[in-house]
Amino acid sequence: MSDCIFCKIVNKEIPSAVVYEDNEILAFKDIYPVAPVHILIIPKKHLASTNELEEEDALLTGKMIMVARDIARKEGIEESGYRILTNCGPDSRQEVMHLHFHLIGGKKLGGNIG
Ligand code: D5M
Repeated sequence: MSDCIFCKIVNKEIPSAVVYEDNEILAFKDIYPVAPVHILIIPKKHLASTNELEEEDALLTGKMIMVARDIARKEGIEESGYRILTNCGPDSRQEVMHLHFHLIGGKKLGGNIG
């Protein structure tokens, strides 16, 4: 998707602070962090949101969660805890229409996620 900001990050057309990369997943620091650890985990292929997931993407999304867990471990927040969340659609306030999982932690998070 030529006009997708996260596809541009995947293609290194715009810079990002990459913390993990393999052939199908990229993880980088969120530009507007809400906590000491705030990292976005994305598939390299363009999927707008969870609404576009197909059966064949089950392994990919499972790997994305494990990448998030591994980053949490590297960041030293495995025991203190963290949140993995994804926004989908207008009511969730999804801003970037390229599937991404937020990994958030490093502080006591707010109790209200709705
Ligand atoms: O969250 C989209 C997130 O994407 C939001 O937390 C800011 C982040 N963002 C937007 N542009 C960039 C760049 N260029 N680098 C890093 N992070 C970025 P959403 O779930 O869609 O509301």
